[in-house]
Amino acid sequence: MSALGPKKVLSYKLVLLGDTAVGKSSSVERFVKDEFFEFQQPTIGAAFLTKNIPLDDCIIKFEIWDTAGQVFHSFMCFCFMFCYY
Ligand SMILES: Nc1nc2c(ncn2[C@@H]2O[C@H](COP(=O)(O)OP(=O)(O)OP(=O)(O)O)[C@@H](O)[C@H]2O)c(=O)[nH]1
Ligand SMILES: [Mg+2]
Repeated sequence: MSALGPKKVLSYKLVLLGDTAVGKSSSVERFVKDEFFEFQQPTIGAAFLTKNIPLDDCIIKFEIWDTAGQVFHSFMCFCFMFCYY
């Protein structure tokens, strides 16, 4: 909380799509946790991660869906997100 009260939160939802093994999960892990794994497991369905970045008098909140590149898993992921939202 700042001297002027609670900070304004700006929310952004991101959905990462792409072929398998192009580096979607690795990019998200680097962005959210600043980590890299040489042997990253393929994503099953989807992973959900968040990252808050303070900027001036507000907080930028990223809500990130990291989807699977394998066709079957990404199809299941879309079904889930369709029901979720
Ligand atoms: N050298 C190098 N390897 C990378 C880079 N990004 C990802 N990789 C490797 O590429 C492989 C696949 O990366 P993932 O991040 O799992 O790819 P993905 O797009 O999430 O794959 P799915 O989950 O199957 O859709 C992993 O073994 C990573 O370590 C990079 O920038 N440089
Ligand atoms: Mg992945």
